[in-house]
Amino acid sequence: MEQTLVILKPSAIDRGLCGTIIARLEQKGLKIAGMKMMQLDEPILREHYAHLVDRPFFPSLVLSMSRTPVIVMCLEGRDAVSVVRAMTGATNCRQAAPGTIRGDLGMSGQENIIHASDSVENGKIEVARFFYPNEIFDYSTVTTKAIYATDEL
Ligand code: IDP
Ligand code: MG
Repeated sequence: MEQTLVILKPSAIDRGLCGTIIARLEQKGLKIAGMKMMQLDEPILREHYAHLVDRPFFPSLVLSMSRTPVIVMCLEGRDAVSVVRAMTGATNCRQAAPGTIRGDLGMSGQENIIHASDSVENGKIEVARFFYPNEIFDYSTVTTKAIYATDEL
């Protein structure tokens, strides 16, 4: 099944929102294939946010993303990348639709609570960036048959 990378950013850690966010993702029916806490530093952030390194806010983004440890998650499910992206909402929390994680839980463009992979290809690259292969678990849950129809598995 498709996998996507989620980061619970320092804004989520600082504000004690991790449990709330993980509960929403679990309740949706996404399976946690990997999860750990880690401290991000500038080298990994330059790689992860390579598309933003030349933007004026990049130094502030690095400080923001390394202010506390983060929780990284590999979530698995049918169309997991687009499903989690939709749950995440627009980049700026003030413009994110109500019902999305950013729309419900934040007020900032930068301090926007959560990262989610934006394409299937980037999902694979990002899971490999943050997890060693033996940190991703292949298991099935008893609820799988209630979450999906047979032809969706
Ligand atoms: P995304 O997280 O919705 O995919 P990206 O454009 O990939 O958005 O930007 C990565 C992160 O960089 C954002 O989540 C946000 O924290 C930060 N960011 C993006 N644009 C701005 C900006 O204009 N000012 C400050 N921070 C920004
Ligand atoms: Mg992005």
